[in-house]
Amino acid sequence: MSNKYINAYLEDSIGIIQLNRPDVLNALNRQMVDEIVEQLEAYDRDSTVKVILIKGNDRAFAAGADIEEMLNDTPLTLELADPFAVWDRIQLIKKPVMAAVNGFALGGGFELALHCDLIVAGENATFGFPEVKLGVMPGAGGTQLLAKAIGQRKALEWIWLGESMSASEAMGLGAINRIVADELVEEESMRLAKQLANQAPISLRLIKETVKAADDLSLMDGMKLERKNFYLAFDSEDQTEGMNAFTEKRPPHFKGV
Ligand code: CO8
Repeated sequence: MSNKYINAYLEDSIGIIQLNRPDVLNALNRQMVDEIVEQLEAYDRDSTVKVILIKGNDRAFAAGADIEEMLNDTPLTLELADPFAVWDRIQLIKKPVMAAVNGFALGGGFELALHCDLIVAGENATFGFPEVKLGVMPGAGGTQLLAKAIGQRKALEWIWLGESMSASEAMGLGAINRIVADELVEEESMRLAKQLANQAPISLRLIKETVKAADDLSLMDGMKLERKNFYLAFDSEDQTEGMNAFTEKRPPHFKGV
């Protein structure tokens, strides 16, 4: 599939997805979401890609789902189109996925950022779920992902009021990872992505699986999974390399096997 609404390119070992519908503040129509998810999966399969970064442009990460596209939807058109099934596939991506957010991250745009593992934002970025003002509600995981990120009480307040929050408010609630000056978002995101890209890829992958499982598993089951994944890491050449490098007092060279 050739991409109409995103640009995808590699920079070193970082797989970049740039949302590219600037005329409508990167409003996410269904084809665009398909393109994003197919590109995420392609990067996840590509052994030269270590980390994935989703970004928008200066004005917007994404200002939500495409409202024009939803205007005439009915419960039945939605049931048949099943527009959220594709979003579920984002949760299956095994490599680190980062969001670099400048400008608006609203509705589905905020949901896309929340589906990412790490969020770096510009100081003037705004986050919010305005769906309540359209007579609907978040549908691409926003109620669940935000509640898990910041707790139900603050999530309810935020989603009920439909108000936008500044990057510093979002940071204070633990909804995002870092804030930098707007013009440094790209640089800081790439710096963080490259830092991750230098870590042992199998460790990153096992850590992601295990930390994400904390949402669904009991403490004991989560710790059992952690233990199994800890053992699994000992089957990698990178474990031997990492520990040898430590004893030989040199930096490790990880290969991802
Ligand atoms: N959908 C479609 N078009 C949009 C959207 C959108 N979400 N957001 C902005 N646009 C368009 C505007 O219509 C406008 O187009 P045009 O130039 O042709 O009139 C252009 O982008 C620029 O927007 P504005 O002129 O409005 O720019 P402002 O700087 O004045 O305002 C805002 C920026 C505040 C972001 C404003 O555009 C706005 O409120 N946008 C809508 C935000 C919103 O309600 N988002 C939630 C949408 S519902 C949703 O996301 C549900 C999620 C469900 C799952 C997702 C499945 C894909």
